[in-house]
Amino acid sequence: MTILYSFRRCPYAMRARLSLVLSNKPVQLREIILKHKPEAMLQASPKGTVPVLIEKNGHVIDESLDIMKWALEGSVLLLSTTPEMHLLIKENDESFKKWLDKYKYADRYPEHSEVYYREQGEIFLEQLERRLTNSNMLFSDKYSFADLAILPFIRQFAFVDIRWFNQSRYQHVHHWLMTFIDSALFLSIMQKYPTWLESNQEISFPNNNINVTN
Ligand SMILES: N[C@@H](CCC(=O)N[C@@H](CS)C(=O)NCC(=O)O)C(=O)O
Repeated sequence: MTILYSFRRCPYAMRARLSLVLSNKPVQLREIILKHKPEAMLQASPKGTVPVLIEKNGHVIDESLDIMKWALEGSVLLLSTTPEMHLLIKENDESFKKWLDKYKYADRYPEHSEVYYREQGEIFLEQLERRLTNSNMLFSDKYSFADLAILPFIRQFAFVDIRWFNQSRYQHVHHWLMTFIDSALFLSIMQKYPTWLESNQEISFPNNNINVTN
């Protein structure tokens, strides 16, 4: 059985789980704690980040976007991915994520204020807002590979100060995020699982009791 090392609140692991649910590819989910990474995971992927997927044949995939591609292989969602989507995801992963971390942990980066870090992140939000003025999702009215890859990070950004976000001028981003958070798809990836303790307790994911329509 394919194994997925995951951490519930990690946005990279979330995008991997989203694509696994949509492709309905079953894996054994191993929920970890970042401070105590299992030896078996580190042996498979010494860089020590989640998500990590290990195929039945032992092949290891330890980059979230590669796990998405693996899960969605052959699907319309992957086939309709464009270079523009990849550029937007790259901006999310490289530039926006950096500001998100500083905004979230502003006390650890005292050289600037929390508001300063938020404003740097807003440059990306503005770009998304412009896109979402034209369509319900980033590239059309349906979820694209880019929506799935980016939404978990916008969720983190929003919840640093949800009161600010709720009254911010990014109303289309707000609606896009809230629709996602309220969806069965999101619910299905945010179930709580006990930590995997290198015992033989195995958890199947996705949990088919939840009906995902999108
Ligand atoms: N480029 C990696 C990044 C994954 C990543 O940084 N995950 C974080 C958790 S959200 C992590 O595992 N950090 C290691 C740690 O905190 O020890 C990917 O896309 O999979």
